[in-house]
Amino acid sequence: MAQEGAPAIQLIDEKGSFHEESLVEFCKAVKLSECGLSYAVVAIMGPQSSGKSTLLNHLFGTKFREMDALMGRNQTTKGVWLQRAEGIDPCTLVMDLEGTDGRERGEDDTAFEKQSALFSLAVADIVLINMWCHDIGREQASNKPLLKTVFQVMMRLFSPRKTTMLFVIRDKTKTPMEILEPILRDDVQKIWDEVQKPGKHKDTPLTEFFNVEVTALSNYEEKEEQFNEEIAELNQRFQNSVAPGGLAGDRRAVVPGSGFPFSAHEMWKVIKENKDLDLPAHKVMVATVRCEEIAHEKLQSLAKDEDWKKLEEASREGLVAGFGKKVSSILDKYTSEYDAEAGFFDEGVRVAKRNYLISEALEMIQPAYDSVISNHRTNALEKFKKELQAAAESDDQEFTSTVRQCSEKALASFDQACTDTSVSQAASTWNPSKAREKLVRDMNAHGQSLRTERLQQLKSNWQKRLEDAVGEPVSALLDSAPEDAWSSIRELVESETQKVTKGLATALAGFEPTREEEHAILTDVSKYSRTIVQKKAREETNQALIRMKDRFNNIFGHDEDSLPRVWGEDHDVRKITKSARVAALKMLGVIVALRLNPDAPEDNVEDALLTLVSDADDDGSTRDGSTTSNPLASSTWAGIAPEDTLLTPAQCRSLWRQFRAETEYTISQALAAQEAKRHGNNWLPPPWAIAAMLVLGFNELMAVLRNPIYLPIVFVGFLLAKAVWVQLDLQRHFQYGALPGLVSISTRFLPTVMETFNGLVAAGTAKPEEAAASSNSSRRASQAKLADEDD
Ligand SMILES: Nc1nc2c(ncn2[C@@H]2O[C@H](COP(=O)(O)OP(=O)(O)O)[C@@H](O)[C@H]2O)c(=O)[nH]1
Ligand SMILES: [Mg+2]
Repeated sequence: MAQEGAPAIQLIDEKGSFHEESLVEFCKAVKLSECGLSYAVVAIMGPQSSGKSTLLNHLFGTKFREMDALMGRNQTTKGVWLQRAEGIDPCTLVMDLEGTDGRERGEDDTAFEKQSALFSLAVADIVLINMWCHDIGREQASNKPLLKTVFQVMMRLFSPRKTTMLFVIRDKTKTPMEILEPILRDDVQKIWDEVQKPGKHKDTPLTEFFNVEVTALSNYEEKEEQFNEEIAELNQRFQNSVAPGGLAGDRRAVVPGSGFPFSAHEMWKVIKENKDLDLPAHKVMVATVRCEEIAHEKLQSLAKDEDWKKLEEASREGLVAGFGKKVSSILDKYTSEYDAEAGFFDEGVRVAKRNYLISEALEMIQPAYDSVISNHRTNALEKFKKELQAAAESDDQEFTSTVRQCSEKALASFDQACTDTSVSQAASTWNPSKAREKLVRDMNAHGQSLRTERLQQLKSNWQKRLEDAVGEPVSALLDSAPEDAWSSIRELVESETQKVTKGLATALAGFEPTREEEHAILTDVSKYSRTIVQKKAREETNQALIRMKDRFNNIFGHDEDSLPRVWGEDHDVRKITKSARVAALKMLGVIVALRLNPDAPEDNVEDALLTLVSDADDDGSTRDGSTTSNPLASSTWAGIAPEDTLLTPAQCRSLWRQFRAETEYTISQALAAQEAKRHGNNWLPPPWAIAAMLVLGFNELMAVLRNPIYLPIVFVGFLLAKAVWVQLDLQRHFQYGALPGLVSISTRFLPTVMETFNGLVAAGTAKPEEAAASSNSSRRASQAKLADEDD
């Protein structure tokens, strides 16, 4: 129904200014933008004071100013006025124009009249031509110049709009319409024919440009009742005027309601600049501007959209499930709003601006999309790392294939996430391939570094095994240093290395190494055996001096049966010393260098070292490389590579000096013991002294022997002395010479005598068996005591 509160506005004032703001307000008030194409514009032209405003007000319920009948025929409506028709559906806008032959403006103002005529033709779907009935068929009719103007300006619109020209004949006479109408149409046709037309429209018929309709009204002032009836009838023709078959059913180049204010203003501008009005171009221009405006409005709404804001925030923070679908539906919401609002504009423009809207919106959304994809990529990488860690921890056997499986799984889940994130509107432009490539690169790098780490670990594990298998036996061999120590070491090393490399080669299979890689690792591990042997040998050489002394003492201090040697007169200390030294040097010879190469020629280290012994024999001291032929004078060993050398000849010489100095005491001790032994055996006086004693003491001896009392006393004294002798074991005490023997005996003499007497007393009082037992036990006790003293 009719819209209240939309009063008439002045669209163009008498100075030719267009009031766009008023128009925008007006359009808002009548909700024109909601009408789309479903609205009509009606304009009226005709001579000044021909009752135009009166007609519009009666026909459409508008309130345009009318001339007061009492004030005379003066110009009332200045410029162009606009109001909405009451009670007409669809929305119909009515334009009241200043008269085209107004007396006030005079002849000079034709320009404004022409301009306003052109404007109403460009804008209106229906143009009412108000004319007096008596003007029909008249050569000097007042509407003739008007029609001429209309037809002339029409040509400037470039293309026909099929405007409906409704002739309203005022103050109709009794002459019936059937007679008047053909005359009028004939007049119109004549004017059309007379109008100068541009080349392309030379033969274009009037009907191409206009629908001509005719109606007649009675005199309003005289036959008001009749007038009103006719008006009511006419009003009906304006209902549904834009529907097919309606008054303006075949109009063309309609601008959608939302573009009307802009379009009207632009038209007026072009008309005022006196340019020709290219309607199709104008339509495209209006569509472009309006569609762009709508697109921007939608973009602004999108930026403020709560759902989108939430989604954007979530995308920054992590993974967003269903991102693609959510974004798509938000986008859909705004594109369909756009579609609804821009639906009636030029299709080409509309589609282009729709694409613009989508591309701008996508540009706004892309950072969030990128962030989600990047989050998915990070997530996939983390998952890959975790799974690989877990899988590889439990099993190294299939390392490379595990890496492959884990990376395939991570990629599949990433791809799935990308599909989930994919926004259908951007399917052709956004693609996660860069992120995917980066993910693949990162996974490869991680897999590679883990593989290197694992391989290193595997290598060191097997090196440790090799060390466990080889280290101890090598140490033992170097410790005992037999003649064939090195050949045994070589054999051991070779067999263990073989075992280890074989095992390692099997373990390596899971890593799918290249031929070169496998070779390098196996070579490294087999080379490691040398490091182990070198380490062990180094340990030995570090204590070479101790080892030499041990070896020396072992041989020097023990006899052939490995029993501790008791130095006797018949021991050749010099010879034993030499052989002990030779043994020590031979031992040294074993540890001075690594001899792991089975193909290396026999070296002369031992011979060179043994020269030290013979040198020492010659003059009791080493000659520190005084002769050039001395093999120990060199800084290297002949036949041994520098890297195999553990002790240089010079170091050996210095060791030898130290060794000799430190074993000196042991040898001198042995010599001293031997000397003491020699003296110990000569404790009886020499035979000549015994002979002299027998000769000189013969008398005394005989006197004693002959005396019957002395003899038993001497006998008992002898027995006692013998017992004490046995108890004391004098021979042992005098083993190290007379003086130490005497000192030793002096402390034991008295207790021994006492013990002997006690033994005798006990034997005398006990029974014969007990006596025998006690004598045995006392012997055992004394033996134990001796053993104690021995220690
Ligand atoms: N003869 C005649 N006069 C009319 C008619 N309608 C209005 N008038 C008078 O014409 C004069 C001008 O009316 P107006 O509507 O202001 O004319 P406009 O200048 O064309 O808008 C007024 O005095 C009206 O009373 C009509 O149907 N016949
Ligand atoms: Mg008027």
